[in-house]
Amino acid sequence: MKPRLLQHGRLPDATEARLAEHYDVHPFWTEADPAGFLARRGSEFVALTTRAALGADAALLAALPSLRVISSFGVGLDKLDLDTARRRGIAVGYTPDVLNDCVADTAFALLLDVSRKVSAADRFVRRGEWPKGQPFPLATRVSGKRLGMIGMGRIGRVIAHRSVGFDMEVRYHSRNPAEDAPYPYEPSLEALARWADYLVVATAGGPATRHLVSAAVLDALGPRGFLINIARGTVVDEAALIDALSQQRIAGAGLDVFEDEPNVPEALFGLDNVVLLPHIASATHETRQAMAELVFENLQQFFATGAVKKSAI
Ligand code: 8YV
Repeated sequence: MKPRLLQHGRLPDATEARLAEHYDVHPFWTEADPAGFLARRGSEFVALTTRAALGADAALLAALPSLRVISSFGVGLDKLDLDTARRRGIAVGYTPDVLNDCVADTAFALLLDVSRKVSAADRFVRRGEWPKGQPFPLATRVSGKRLGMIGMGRIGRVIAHRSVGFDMEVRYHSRNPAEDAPYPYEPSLEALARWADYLVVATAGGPATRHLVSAAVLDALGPRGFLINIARGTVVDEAALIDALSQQRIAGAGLDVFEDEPNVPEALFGLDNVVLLPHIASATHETRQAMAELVFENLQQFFATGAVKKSAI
């Protein structure tokens, strides 16, 4: 008998086909009354797949009393109730490492774009303004500048490494100094922001980092500093960021993530000093395929050995 699997959120087509070969899959998103469905059938499921953006909260886990394994598509754990999983002995697999390169590339894409005004210049050309004679405004040089990293985990390290090609100086802030990181540790986030030309958020989301980037941190970054966020929208006080951008108290921002996705505050739409992406840092064919592969392998390994390949707990 195939293990009964609840699929929370879509996965790439090839992965869904492969899962269906090995598991008795139920597509949760097709249920019009999810709570009613779980009340009737929740106890059937021993496995759950989910996505970082959806997670699995306390209510969902409580409705799945036979659950033995969760396999999540993504590296972020902020929407997964890990305490409950730990307490109930539920294995949790996720997809670290395989997305580091693409997320770091996106951080640099945003950094270069907002600094050199790439998207704004593209809009200028499309509006037909180039032939009108008014030159496009000068931008800000990237090479040789100071990169302040918030977080020096797997992704933060790859972003810092990318900066070598731009002759940048790197310092970082995190809760504790990271072992083996070859960059100076800055215990005060405000001091890091004062020092940095670019402040890049690459830390985990969740309550511990909520609004870490406050109005005070943005003011420390100052009118010549740029904020880049490829982590979680919750790490930044979004209202304070909108104020700082509209009043040009910081130079600009490049954002892949927001506090209430997919809703981006309309106040940002009219600003030329911000680049807005729809949470696509890991969204390449290659990386999404590697993530999907790991979602499948985590499950396969759990049912073969009792342990997932990449465990989040
Ligand atoms: C996910 C992400 O692909 O990995 C994460 O934590 O934020 C993205 O890479 C996306 O959120 C999937 O739901």
